[in-house]
Amino acid sequence: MTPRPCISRLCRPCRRVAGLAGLGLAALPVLAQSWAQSALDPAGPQARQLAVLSWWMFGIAAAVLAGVTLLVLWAVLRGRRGAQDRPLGTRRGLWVVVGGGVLLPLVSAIALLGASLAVGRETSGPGPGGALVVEVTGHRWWWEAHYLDPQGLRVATVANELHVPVGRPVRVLLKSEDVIHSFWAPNLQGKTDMVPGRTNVAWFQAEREGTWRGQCAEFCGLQHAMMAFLIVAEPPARFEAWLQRQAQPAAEPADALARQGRQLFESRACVMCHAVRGTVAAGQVAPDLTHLASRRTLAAGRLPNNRGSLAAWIVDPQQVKPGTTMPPTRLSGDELHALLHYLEGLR
Ligand code: HEC
Ligand SMILES: [Cu+2]
Repeated sequence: MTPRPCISRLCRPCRRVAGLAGLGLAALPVLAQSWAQSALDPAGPQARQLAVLSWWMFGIAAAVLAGVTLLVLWAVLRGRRGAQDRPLGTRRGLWVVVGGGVLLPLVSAIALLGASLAVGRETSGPGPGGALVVEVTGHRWWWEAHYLDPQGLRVATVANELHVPVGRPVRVLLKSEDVIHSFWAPNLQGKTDMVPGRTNVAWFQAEREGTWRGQCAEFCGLQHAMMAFLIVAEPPARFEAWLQRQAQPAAEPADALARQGRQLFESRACVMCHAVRGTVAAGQVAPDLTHLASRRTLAAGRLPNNRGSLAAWIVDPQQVKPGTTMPPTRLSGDELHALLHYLEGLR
């Protein structure tokens, strides 16, 4: 009996693999759509160039993989049929080795390298003039940001949430207070390292309204994965209003409970680390809390900003972000209530 043509033997696993690969490929465009943190859903010119480059790399790599797989299959089938090998010493054999082994990889590698360098050149650097300038400093494990005016003076200090006007380039001056971090908002830009002792410059531009998540992209210790930030792109008028409000000192407590909360805040260790502009709190080593209630998240994206998370954070930050420098605070129920009420008023 002649052996069964091996195609049918290969087929079942082949079909499975093909099925899985097909599913994966079909899922890609779905996954790429409107992710809050995805290099596949670009919202700015640089991210778009990076995405196009990645798709090209993916396409070429996929074509090479498919080509090699087909050739291997072909060789296997042919070998099983007992076909004669073409000895490598022939001219054709030489072409296979030189062309497939040297020329083709070299040409494609050089082309991809060239494309990468070109995209890298265009997407990095200080960017065009007229940019909004923001100084961003990485801390373990949160982000401090100062908005600068055209003279380079700080007009507003915020933490973990950058607002930017749609359609205007934003230049970020990236620094670090401790170890190396990396500023990465994949929908808008590639990664740029934040190195202690120097200032790296990058720029990005949001083409449409939206809220995107960024993430530290350089391992910086225990809570590295919990070091996120938001970029909120809004129409210029709304952005200006936001910036003006962030530049203001904190609102005066609105009622007796809030006043009691502020007193508590000012009498505890909080003021050693945190600043609330307009109060005695002038600490510089922790997030500025002047407009805490205007932020969407707490502790660098770790928690949504609501009363429950705020309470959990203040009572025992080590539970939420083990290793953070913020100590737990002992408070009675009434004290916590007043403190929360005060902090919630910091709009
Ligand atoms: C020893 C310094 C220190 C003290 C004291 C301290 N904190 Fe903090 N706090 C931090 C640091 C550092 C962070 C940032 C943690 C992170 O996100 O990893 C932080 C974060 C916060 C946040 C979240 C801010 C944001 O924008 O996400 C709040 C709210 C907060 N602290 C409130 C308080 C209150 C209230 C007290 C006093 C009861 C206090 N802290 C005492 C260091 C301190
Ligand atoms: Cu990190």
